[in-house]
Amino acid sequence: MLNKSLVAACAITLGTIWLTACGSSDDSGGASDDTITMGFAQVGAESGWRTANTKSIKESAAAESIDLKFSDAQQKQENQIKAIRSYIQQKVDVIAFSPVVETGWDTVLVEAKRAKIPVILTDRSVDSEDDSLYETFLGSDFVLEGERAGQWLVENAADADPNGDGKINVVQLEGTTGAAPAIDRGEGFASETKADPKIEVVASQTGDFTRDGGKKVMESFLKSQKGIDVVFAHNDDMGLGAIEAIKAAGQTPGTDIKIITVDAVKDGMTALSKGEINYIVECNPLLGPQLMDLAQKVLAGDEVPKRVVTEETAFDQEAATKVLTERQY
Ligand code: GYE
Repeated sequence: MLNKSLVAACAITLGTIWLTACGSSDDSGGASDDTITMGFAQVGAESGWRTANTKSIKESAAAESIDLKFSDAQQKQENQIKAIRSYIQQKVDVIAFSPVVETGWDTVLVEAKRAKIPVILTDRSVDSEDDSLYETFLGSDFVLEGERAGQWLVENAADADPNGDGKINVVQLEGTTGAAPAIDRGEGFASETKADPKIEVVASQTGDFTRDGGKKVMESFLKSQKGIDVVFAHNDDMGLGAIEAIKAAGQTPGTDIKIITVDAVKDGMTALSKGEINYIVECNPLLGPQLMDLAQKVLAGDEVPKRVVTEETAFDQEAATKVLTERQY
């Protein structure tokens, strides 16, 4: 294990040779080698995006010879808090996590700060007044993602009204309640679509970012709502679940009901290429390399930006078909 303040001091005085020079005098109480130990508290395994994200983190840690302690919280905040506490006890060098919901983190983050263990937020952010509780936040701009989805609908609104009644009835499949991507994507979508009075979100409910959740909520919407024109699903998996429900109800997804999703994982892109989804806003799960780089910099005492935003795009059917074969995840 590396002692952060020792490393920082050594980095300043000895420049690039600090690792070998200072490694042997480590008195942090952990293993006396130069290996960085990272405790990572993952959200769960709820979606294709999450699977790709976990793989990226594990592979990048291995590539950088970072000793990764990994836990899966099964989408429960209390499990993530337990995992973080255990990483503090184990005196890891750095803690990284993707907070399942936005609020309720201050107590455990103060504990990490007192133990002088730096924390990096990845993928999702926390809603806290005190931004000294974490070093940096690496992830997407979820509001922008929601706006992109809304923009597409505004620009393609005529097409999105298959029953031609002049109204665009949208049902929304929300992500996990209280999660940053669910809140922000919903907000971004609403702010773009309010420009067009024909567009109305007639029902909105959480499907917890899972395929099964999306399917069940869509089944109930199809029973309770007349004339659904559009589904906006906060991720591909819920959109894929909605496709199953729409087919089971005897309608054609992508034609009778337009579908907009977020993520652009392979299964989503395949459905888009087939015309069963109409538009996907990309959200990049391959955060591993940047996360390891940030962790190394933080531990070396280098300045890192407080916010690192991932670059993303969006796909229609033609664009999806072009990139499908080389899509990695
Ligand atoms: O969009 C969804 C996953 O936090 C960006 O979580 C992530 C979201 C992603 O379950 O598929």
